[in-house]
Amino acid sequence: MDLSGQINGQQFEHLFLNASGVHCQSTTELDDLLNHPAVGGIVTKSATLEKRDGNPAPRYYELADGSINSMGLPNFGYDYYIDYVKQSHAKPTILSVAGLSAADDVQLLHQIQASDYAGLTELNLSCPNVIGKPQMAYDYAGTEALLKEIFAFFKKPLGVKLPPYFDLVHFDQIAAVLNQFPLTHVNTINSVGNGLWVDVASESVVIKPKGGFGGLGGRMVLLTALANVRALRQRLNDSIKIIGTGGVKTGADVFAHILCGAELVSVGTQLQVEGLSVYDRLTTELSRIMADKGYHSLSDFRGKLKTI
Ligand code: ERO
Repeated sequence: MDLSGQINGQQFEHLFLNASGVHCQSTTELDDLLNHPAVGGIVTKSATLEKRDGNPAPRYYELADGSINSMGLPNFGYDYYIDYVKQSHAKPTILSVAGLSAADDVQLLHQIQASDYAGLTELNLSCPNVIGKPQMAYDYAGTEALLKEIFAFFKKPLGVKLPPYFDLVHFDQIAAVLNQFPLTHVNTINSVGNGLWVDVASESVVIKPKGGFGGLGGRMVLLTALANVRALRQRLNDSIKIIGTGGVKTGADVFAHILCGAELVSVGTQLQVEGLSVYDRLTTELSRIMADKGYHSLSDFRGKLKTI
C-alpha cells in the first residue's frame, strides 16, 4: 500500500504526522515520533521567540468525545526547536512557529531565513489561547499584510496553520488571501477556539485559564475539519497542499480527510489518548478500507469526494 504524500517536493513515505502541541514539546517526544515506523514526519510544538511556561493548570481536559485545552503556548523557545530540526533526520520535519504578535512572526521568520535550516516551516496563525491575542487568520487584511511582509524576504518553504472557518464566504476570503503567496501548504484545522465544557456534578468549568474557555479537538471537531479541508481544497491553488488535522479517531476518518483533499493527516487528541500505537491502528484500519475498495495508493482517491 502506498500511503505517501509530498509537500514542496519533500516525500513523506507515510501520511501520518502529529498535530502540533501533542507529543512534540521535547526532543525526546520528537525522537519518539520520528522513530515510529508509521509516522511520516513531525511538526514541532509552536515555538515562540523565548521559552514559555504557558497558562496555569489544569489546562487540558479530556472529554468523552474529544478535548478542551488552553495550554497557552508552553514551549522551550525558538533556539531549542531550530537546533533540533537543523540536525539530520531520516524523515521530514516541520518547524512550527507562533509569534505573540505580527512583529514576532516577522522576527522568527527572519531568524529562520538567516539559519541553515532548509526544511518546511509552518507559521501558526491560529492559536486560540494566548490571553489578549486574537487569532490572526480571522483578520483577512491583517493576514494579507503579514504574508506580504514575510514573503518580501522569506525564500524558504513556508506553510500556515489555520483556524476553522464556518461560513462559505470566509473560505472564499481566506483563499483569496492565501492564493497570492507561494505557500507550500496549509494545515487545517487548529482547535475550534473557545468552547466551554460544564461539569454538572461540580457545577464548574474544567480548565483554569480564561475562565474555562479553550480550544476543542478530537472527534467532536471531525465534521468541521473535513469541511475546512474540502472547502480549502476546492479554492486553493493546486500547488498549496493541505495537511488535514482534526477529529481523527479511526482509519475511516483518515480516509475521509484524504477524500476531501488532504495530502497528509495529523493526529492530535487521539495521539494524546492512545499514545504512539494509534498510528499502527490507524494504518491497519486505513489499509483495510483501501484494500476492500481496491485502492493501492492515496492518490487513487485523494480529493475525489463525490457529491449528490
Ligand atoms: O494553547 C496552546 O498552546 C495551543 N492550543 C491549541 O489548541 N492550538 C494552538 O495553536 C496553541 C498554541 C499555539
